[in-house]
Amino acid sequence: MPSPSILSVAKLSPLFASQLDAAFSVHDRLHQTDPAAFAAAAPAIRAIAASGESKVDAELIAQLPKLEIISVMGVGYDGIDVAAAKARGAVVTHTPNVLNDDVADLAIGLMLSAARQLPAADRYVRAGSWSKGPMPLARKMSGARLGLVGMGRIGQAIAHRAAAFGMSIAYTSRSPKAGVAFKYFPSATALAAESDFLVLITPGGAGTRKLVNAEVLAALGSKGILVNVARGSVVDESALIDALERGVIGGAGLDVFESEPNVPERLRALPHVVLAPHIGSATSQTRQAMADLAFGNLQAHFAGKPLLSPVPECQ
Ligand code: 8YV
Repeated sequence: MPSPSILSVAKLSPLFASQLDAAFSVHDRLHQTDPAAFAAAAPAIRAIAASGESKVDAELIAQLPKLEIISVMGVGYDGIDVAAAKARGAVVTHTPNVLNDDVADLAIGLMLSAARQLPAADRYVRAGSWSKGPMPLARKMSGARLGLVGMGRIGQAIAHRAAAFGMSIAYTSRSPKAGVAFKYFPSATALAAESDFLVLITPGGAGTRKLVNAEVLAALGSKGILVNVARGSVVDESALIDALERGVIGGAGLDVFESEPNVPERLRALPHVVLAPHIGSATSQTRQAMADLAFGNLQAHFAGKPLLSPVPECQ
């Protein structure tokens, strides 16, 4: 039997791509590079392989009459039109849980980096400024108030770590989470008003677009620190830049941006902002586990076995 045809819609991690190449006939981003060849190949394509940032819209799905499965190597799948996939009879899978530790670790790292100004401290020493005097005082993280926007698996992993820093923890989400004892706030603004650190770890997509706007930032206040390890779309980026420039908030630690990999010059110019290039899950251990799970879902599907991790809408 010929190996199933699949379309990869992004430059995939080599850890995932190498497994795909060995098992499938892979058309790597053919829809972008060669539309005529894609039109010829499309009727036979049975699967899509994607990353967490990939866009798979209804228009692409409509061109794939034999599509059965979209496997996302990432927990976030806000770029996938799940309704259109389901309407076509295709399932969508993702890679939850295996990246919880890494994303939570990075959230804590960005909180500490922004509060204690670690990148600035590093620059200070390298520039030889230490001999001229000490750095300005930073702010303490231990014992401060943490507000989490989102209390899913990763939110809970961040809370667990923050508890070890003696932080008081509260959260907001669409509704209070069963089994979660932390204080619940019905809105991001109400939560921000009671937080020193506001950490975003909620899914992207239409439901959370620009959830963190000028009003939320004003509520966080001039000593508050915003950390985003969710999606750039959750924040109104121009309102954030404005708030940072005018001192409406105290600082930020950002791993995600509105239009990656483009980070606005005004944001890059701000010394009290810590920036990272979307590295929440970027360790070799975790990326291997994600690749194995994303590949395992495709293998299970084509072997007629139960999927390992379908998205909630496909369970
Ligand atoms: C990765 C992510 O950047 O899991 C997600 O939703 O955003 C990240 O882990 C990426 O999807 C890896 O392929």
